[in-house]
Amino acid sequence: MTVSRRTFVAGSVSALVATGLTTTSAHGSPLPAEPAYRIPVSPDDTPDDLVRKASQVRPTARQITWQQLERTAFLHFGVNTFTGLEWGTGDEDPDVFQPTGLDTDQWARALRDGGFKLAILTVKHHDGFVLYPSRYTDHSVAASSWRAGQGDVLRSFADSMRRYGLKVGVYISPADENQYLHGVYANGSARSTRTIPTLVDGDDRTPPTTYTLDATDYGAHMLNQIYEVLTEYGPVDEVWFDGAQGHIPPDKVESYDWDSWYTLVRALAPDAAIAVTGPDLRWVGNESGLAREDEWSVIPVKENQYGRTDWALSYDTPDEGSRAALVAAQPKTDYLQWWPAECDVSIRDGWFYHADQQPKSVQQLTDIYFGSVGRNSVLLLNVPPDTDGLLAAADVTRLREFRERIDRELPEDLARGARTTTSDGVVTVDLGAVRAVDRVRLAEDIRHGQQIEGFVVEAYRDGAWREVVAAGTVGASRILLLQTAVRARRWRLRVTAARSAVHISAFGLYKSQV
Ligand code: FUL
Repeated sequence: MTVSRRTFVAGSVSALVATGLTTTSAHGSPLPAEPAYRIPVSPDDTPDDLVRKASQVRPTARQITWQQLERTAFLHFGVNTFTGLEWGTGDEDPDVFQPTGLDTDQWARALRDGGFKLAILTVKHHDGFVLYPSRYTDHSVAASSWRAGQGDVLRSFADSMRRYGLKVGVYISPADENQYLHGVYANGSARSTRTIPTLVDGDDRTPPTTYTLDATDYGAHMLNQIYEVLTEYGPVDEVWFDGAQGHIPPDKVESYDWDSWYTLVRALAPDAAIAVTGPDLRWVGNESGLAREDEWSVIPVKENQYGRTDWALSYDTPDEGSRAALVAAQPKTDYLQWWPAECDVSIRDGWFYHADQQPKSVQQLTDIYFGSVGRNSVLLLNVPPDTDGLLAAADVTRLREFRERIDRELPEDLARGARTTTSDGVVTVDLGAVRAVDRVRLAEDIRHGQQIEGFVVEAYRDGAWREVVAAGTVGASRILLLQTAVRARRWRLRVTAARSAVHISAFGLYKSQV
């Protein structure tokens, strides 16, 4: 089918509007809300009200852009790379950081050749060591003898990614062991009004705008680092705030200033999606890179701790968004929100490089691709640079093999340019000749929300429409693998349950070449 999944061509999409599927409109009551990114839930809402509200939830432009990336990468790199730890202590000698062969162009080439569109660098992990020369900490590249203290991994990374056409993301760990040791992190300080950036002795910056934000001592430290990262390194498209607390004692839990951090990110990087302790995208709930078979992007959420978006159900519940889930979550739900899933996983066992670990096989990575991109999610694959500051040769090869495999899994769309007809809830494609098909790729135009709750793909064979595969949700991307190829000329997608009018933007048919 010719509808472009990536460009969401309005004319093509409108031709495929399938109406008449609004299963909750029987009462004739008006929709309780206008379309919005988040819609408040009331304790008085009936189950039908909840479904009507869910049908009105829409992604922001920022979320749509992020969803289209499909393959994104993580680069975990820092003092842990050299100490062999996964979580550092904050009192590492900065001089252990010696990536003598650092070549971020090599990172960018490998990721581009792997089909990745954005890469996120651990600018600061839980040890607090930062990969650029910050004014606000001594635990940084500037305190290492590497490049005589003049090195700046963030600069090099950002320049290389852009040179090779990848977008730039930054991981800035809220947990910070080094600031704990300095009495700043988890010191229990009160929130007070801070001016960001907070100029330091000898500071030659003349900020065009300063920001007045409420924060604890540590919250202000984070704000100043966020300001540095988002004003000195060019456009940033994803800001990743991890949920981990680090090694601090349980009674020292830091109450993060999420509202102020989000305000500053929005002001300085309006296009950046804030993940995963953030309003724009959520952690899928595991570190295996696998989404639920039926993954919803419309999620019941509650707001806590200074504006933090949180799950009304739990982060790893098997069902985050069905009708039953909306009802079960209602007592704890503040809003129904567009909060799509991001699937993070490492190519090796650890997040940081360890010489004794090996990259996952092409088959494992392929399963992860179908389990994430194929299930209405974005893949975030970690590829950790080694102690030379390079991606390991085995990983570079594996990334290329992975891309080639996906290209062979989903070669040319046989339905591209085929005659397509649409009527209520049914899209029919005539391939013009009998073709073998073993991969089906579907997408809803998510500008109209996520509506499909059930569908069946059928092929016309031996004089009748026969079921090939049936499943639940679609969302931005659903890929179905057929155990054996099915041969037919005419194919159709029949939506069997939906929350509101459905807009199909892709109905692709493929024969894998693997
Ligand atoms: C976790 C962290 O604790 C890990 O070190 C890693 O950064 C992973 C992506 O998120 O919460």
